[in-house]
Amino acid sequence: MHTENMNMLWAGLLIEQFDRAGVDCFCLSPGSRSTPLVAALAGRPGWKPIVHYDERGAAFYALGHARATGRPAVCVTTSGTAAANLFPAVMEAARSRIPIILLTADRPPELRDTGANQAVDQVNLFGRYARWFFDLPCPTREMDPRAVLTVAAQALHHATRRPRGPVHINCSFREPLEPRPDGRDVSDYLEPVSGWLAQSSVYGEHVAPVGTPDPDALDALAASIRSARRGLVVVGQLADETETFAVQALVRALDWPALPDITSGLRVGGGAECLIPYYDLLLASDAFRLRHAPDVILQVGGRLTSRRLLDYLASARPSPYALVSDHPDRDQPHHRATINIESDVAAFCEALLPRVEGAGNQEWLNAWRSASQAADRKIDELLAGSNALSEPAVARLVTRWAGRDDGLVLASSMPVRDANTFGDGNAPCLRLASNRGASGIDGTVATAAGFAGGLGRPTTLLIGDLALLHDLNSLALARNGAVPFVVVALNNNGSGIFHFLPVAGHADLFEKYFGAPHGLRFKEAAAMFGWKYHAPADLPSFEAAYTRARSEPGATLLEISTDRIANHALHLDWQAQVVAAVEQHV
Ligand SMILES: Cc1ncc(C[n+]2csc(CCOP(=O)(O)OP(=O)(O)O)c2C)c(N)n1
Ligand SMILES: [Mg+2]
Repeated sequence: MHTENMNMLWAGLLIEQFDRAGVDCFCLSPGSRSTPLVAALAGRPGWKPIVHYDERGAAFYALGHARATGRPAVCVTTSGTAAANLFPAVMEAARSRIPIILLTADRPPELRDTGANQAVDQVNLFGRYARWFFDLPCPTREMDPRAVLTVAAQALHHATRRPRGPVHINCSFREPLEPRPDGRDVSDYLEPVSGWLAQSSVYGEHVAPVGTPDPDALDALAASIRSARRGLVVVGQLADETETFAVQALVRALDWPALPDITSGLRVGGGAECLIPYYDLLLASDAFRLRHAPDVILQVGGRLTSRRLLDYLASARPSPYALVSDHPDRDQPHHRATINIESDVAAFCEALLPRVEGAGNQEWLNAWRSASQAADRKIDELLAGSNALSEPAVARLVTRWAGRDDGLVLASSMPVRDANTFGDGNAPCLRLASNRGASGIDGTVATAAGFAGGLGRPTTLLIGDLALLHDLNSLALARNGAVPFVVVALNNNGSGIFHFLPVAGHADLFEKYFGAPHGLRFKEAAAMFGWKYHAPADLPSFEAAYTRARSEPGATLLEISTDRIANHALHLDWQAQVVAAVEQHV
């Protein structure tokens, strides 16, 4: 424990509580007001805090780490705009329900609202995006040290109880900020926490309730499921492997067609016969959609990536449409769920499983499965026809070539959609992540670096050129990771996704304001940040470069050039060919 002065002592109390709770990721950005927190962290033997000069990237790193481990990660900033730079990651953490703890340093009250340097209003800075906020006063002997410890315990509790999310402690400090001894004895002050100091447990730990489902709702749902003829499971974003395995066991027992979102962990390498990886393409067929209307829908987990799936769910008339999630919020823009069941997702699956085993209808399942297999074969046939690098081909092959249990982070825009549509359902099981809470294109490299750090496994990031430009300085964050880190950058010189929107038909507006070409290449950026770099020109050289990069320590940037207009045309062509193949099975 630091005891040089009260600032150091309080900073030490907070950090010690987080350490005892198992927090092992601390991200810091340089600044003066946060000196006590930084000094308290830096002095701990064996710790390697992440230091990054951009608070936005530091917060996304924390988010990625927490996403991979399920444990909260802590981010420390100085005062002023530094704190505001955490906001995008806070939004994503709130929407994706990821536990992160933000410690922002602040001026003492006498310097707030006075025009003092680097002083802004940081109270409740993140509004309702923070699960909990606390304005910690300047360290003082007047306040019991146990109160400081319970602030940390509360922060941990609010970040990790369902729904998980970001919490914010605003920490005011008066000078001196550095660890200069003030010569005062602290033994009296610390006496109330002497018992805690002698142990290693969190003081004032909170135990969250176990989120089991309501038994009556479960029985009613089980009865509907058993009498369904055309039941469908939809699996949205799942928080961790425990949830993924629990959902996998449930869908196996149910034997209903299950449509897994790419962020569920079941879309690629899901390993259950009833999983339908290519539902997004099946639903592109009018004939398929019309003939495959479900009578009961069970949806578990968070948001869905596929617009076509959302439209299909919105046009269905099932009874019931049950939505299961571990939070009380609405996660259904179509307002179609007839019952929302709040429960821990794994606990729900375990409780429902024995009540519904064998409820499947083989004919209905086979119709989905054979259509999905036809789509799979057709995509492979399209791939085999050419050595050219296309965006769908790269998305499919990266899921196939990444090793078992590797990390794969999918940037917003086309990468996450292409992986959802074309990703190889039979590929090895991967740890997938995508910032789909708020779907920003910001902080993606930092998120992937944090994800790799938390996972401790080789990690690939599939990302578009604008998202990469947006977070370019995070190449500095990712260069020193302990595991191979590969960025596959699809450079189509602008926003490929907007070619799929009606605005693409407005030639006067489109290219300048939506396509937004920049003419930039990433070779020099890779060199500046000390990354290995290759620009493969065809599929065989991409495979060779990717396989090497994935097995070598260090960071590699693979830049793939594509053309936005050709990419749009290729999507339409592949979709039409897959739909034709699927319709032979309808
Ligand atoms: C921070 C932020 N700004 C703007 C957007 C809107 N937006 C969504 S996709 C996109 C284009 C992304 O381009 P790129 O990363 O190159 O991917 P591509 O569309 O080419 O696949 C933009 C600007 C966003 N989602 N997030
Ligand atoms: Mg692009």
